[in-house]
Amino acid sequence: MVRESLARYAKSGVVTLEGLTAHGRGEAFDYLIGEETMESALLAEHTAAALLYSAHDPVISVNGNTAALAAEELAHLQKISGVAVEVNLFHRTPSRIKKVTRLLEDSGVVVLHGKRERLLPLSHERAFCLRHGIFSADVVLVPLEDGDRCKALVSMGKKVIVIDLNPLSRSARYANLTIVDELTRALSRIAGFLVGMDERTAAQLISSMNNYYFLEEAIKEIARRLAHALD
Ligand code: PTJ
Repeated sequence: MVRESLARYAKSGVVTLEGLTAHGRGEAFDYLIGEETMESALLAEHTAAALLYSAHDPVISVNGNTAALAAEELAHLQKISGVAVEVNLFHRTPSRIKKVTRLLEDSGVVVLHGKRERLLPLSHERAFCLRHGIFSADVVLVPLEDGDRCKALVSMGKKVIVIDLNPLSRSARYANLTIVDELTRALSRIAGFLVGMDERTAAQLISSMNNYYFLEEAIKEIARRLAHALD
């Protein structure tokens, strides 16, 4: 069902053909982790909730795949946390920005509008963002991000949370916090953790945050599962 829905979104221009291949890669990694949230990812999701809770200006950067897969989960997370949502595309065209924005707004997401400027230290189209959105954010949640933009955001001093089923991707390695879990599961868990969050818990989670641990645990879990795949 998810695949068919993405294919429809590809035909309507919300998702790109590159987005379909990215989804296939995600499905393969999800298979390797047993299509369920790992213990270590659960801790990463709790820590992501802590970062969003403590942030002054948190922003979620949304691309075509994220909107197509998780518009409702984004609306729910925004309702709970008040986090701002900016549409930011790799394969950027004004028409796609409009389509992705409309899809999100139809699902109840409040989307930031305005003139995008070349504000990030990148040479390609991803340098564009909103001054009152990603540029001013202290915490940025970037699901399914490309490595260069993740690196650029970290270099600007932002705390960057990535959701990526591939623990070996460049984004996963550059981010301050990587959630190795499927997008819709991750967003729902973060929203759940935000409901019970308090300042003390948030401070504890943030002070013990270690991205190397999250990546190492995900790789170990995949290796463990492969070692027993034919048992
Ligand atoms: O809509 P646009 O133009 O902004 O383009 C978006 C894509 C996804 C095409 C673009 O950002 C891209 O090329 O991304 P990458 O570099 O392919 O990275 C996407 C990562 O997300 C890969 O490492 C996948 O394993 C992972 N991924 C794919 N689907 C999911 C996922 N991670 C979590 N949940 C998923 N459902």
